[in-house]
Amino acid sequence: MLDGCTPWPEDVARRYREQGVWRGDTLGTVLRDCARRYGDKPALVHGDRRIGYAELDRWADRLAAGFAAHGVRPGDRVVVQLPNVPEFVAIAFGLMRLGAKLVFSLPAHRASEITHLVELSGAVGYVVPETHRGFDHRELARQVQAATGTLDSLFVLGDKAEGFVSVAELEAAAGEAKPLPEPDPTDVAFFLLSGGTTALPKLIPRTHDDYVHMSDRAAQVCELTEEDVYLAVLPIEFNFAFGCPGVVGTFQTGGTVILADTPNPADCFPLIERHGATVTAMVPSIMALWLDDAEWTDADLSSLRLVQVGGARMPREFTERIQPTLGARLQQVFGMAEGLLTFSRPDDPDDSVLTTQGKAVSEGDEIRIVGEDGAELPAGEIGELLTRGPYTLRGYYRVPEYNKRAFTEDGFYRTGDLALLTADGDLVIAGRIKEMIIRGGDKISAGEVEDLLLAHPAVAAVAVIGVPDEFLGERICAYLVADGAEVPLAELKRSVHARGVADYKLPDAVRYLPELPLTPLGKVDKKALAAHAASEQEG
Ligand code: OOB
Repeated sequence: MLDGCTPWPEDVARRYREQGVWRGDTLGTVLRDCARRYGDKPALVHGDRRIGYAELDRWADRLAAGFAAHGVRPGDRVVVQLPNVPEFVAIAFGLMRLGAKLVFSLPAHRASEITHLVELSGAVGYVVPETHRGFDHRELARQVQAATGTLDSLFVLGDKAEGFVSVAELEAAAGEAKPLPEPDPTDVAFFLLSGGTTALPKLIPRTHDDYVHMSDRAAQVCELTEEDVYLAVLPIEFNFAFGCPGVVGTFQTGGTVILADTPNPADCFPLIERHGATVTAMVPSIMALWLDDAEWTDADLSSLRLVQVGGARMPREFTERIQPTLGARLQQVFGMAEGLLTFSRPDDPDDSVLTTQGKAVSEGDEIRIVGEDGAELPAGEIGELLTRGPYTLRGYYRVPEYNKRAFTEDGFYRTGDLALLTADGDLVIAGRIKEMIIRGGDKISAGEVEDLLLAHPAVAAVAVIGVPDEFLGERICAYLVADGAEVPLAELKRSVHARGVADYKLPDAVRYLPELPLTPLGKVDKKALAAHAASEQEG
């Protein structure tokens, strides 16, 4: 495995191989097999473009050879920052075929994040669009190249520009290259970014073996077949949309991926109707937009059979609206770029689909819920979620000191999430350890207070954070989006109190916002809220 990564212990790796959990396939061979099996069947659709499996396979080969001809070697790191376009998929598979390691960044990332990613990964290449949503990525690329020491090549999707190799030039250079050796399936295919609670992301090495297994299991749990049409709503460099089952899992079952430019219902509903999309995946904040529009749209959404929602907490009031409004089965998803994925199953009882995040997708996944002393807790009790398994990392890239804290001695990853297991073995996420508010010694889960506030009819959206307080240590500050008139703090307190909870959980302060700040992936940005609260305190 690439230097700076932590491999699975040899005996564990051998067991996964013997059990067939790790198949010894690379993502490149997965695409090759698909090309053989599905030929001209469309793998990808974007606007009026349709790219068949065999065509995508040849395209990835040309790009692999083109990158090699332009000096990218096996083991090199390349930062890729592209929107949901077919080139993204072809470039990703091309780089993986070459054995280069992609670093997936998001189109919304700017100089601070990209500089950090280049420095941490030692990337030699950076792939950008010319412009995206009015932002000039070439300028960003030049800036990052000047600020860092390793970026030998900048690649641009679009016209040739000074200092850049265009994707067309890459393809043209392909003819000169020699055949490439097959990468090692146990080695890193790409790096995902940690969502993390620290300021800048850490790099998560994902191997071919681990990712092929995870996306294959995700596709099986979703019962995907060749008939399925997966609508990629989220940016496809997000693990959820890339492999849970996302692009890779849909490919593995011979379905078709439709690439959406934005997650907005105005863009996505016509795509569902036009292509008969059957499956899609999104975070709760986007689902909220879809639910509002689905109530009055003329678009025919009847082809949808499964909607995956995950990435952030959802109260029952919210999950209950999904199936009746969209006419599709809800699948709750708990996932993380680090690995572990849990899904509710299509045939689970309604009550469990509405209130739990289901079970792990692989039989090799191990889950432990532990108390503060590290001892395992019985079903029903909330503790920290620890996990290890065939697709959960054993260490972040190049941060040995951090890794000592993030993993137990026997290789379990400390997720930082608070969760419980029901008597049936379903996982229920209760919040994040870091989002525990300690108010005068009482421990309060931000998520619980959010659910209590959301039950008030005048509250459309809510995020609760702890803010520093001289006497209490922290106090509870609720950021609300009003549904109609703004309700004063005293009434909110009465409403929470009336639900029969301890008084120390009542919000201490309330701030109304026109909307909650979101991260590029659509999760509530609590760091931005904390900064807002801090600036208010200073002011
Ligand atoms: C997904 O991945 P990340 O890496 O962006 O974020 C992971 C974190 C988890 O540790 C947890 O704190 C939170 O996001 N989370 C959830 C959740 N799913 C993820 N919190 C509550 N309920 C859920 N259902 O977000 C991700 C990756 C793959 C698939 C789906 C989501």
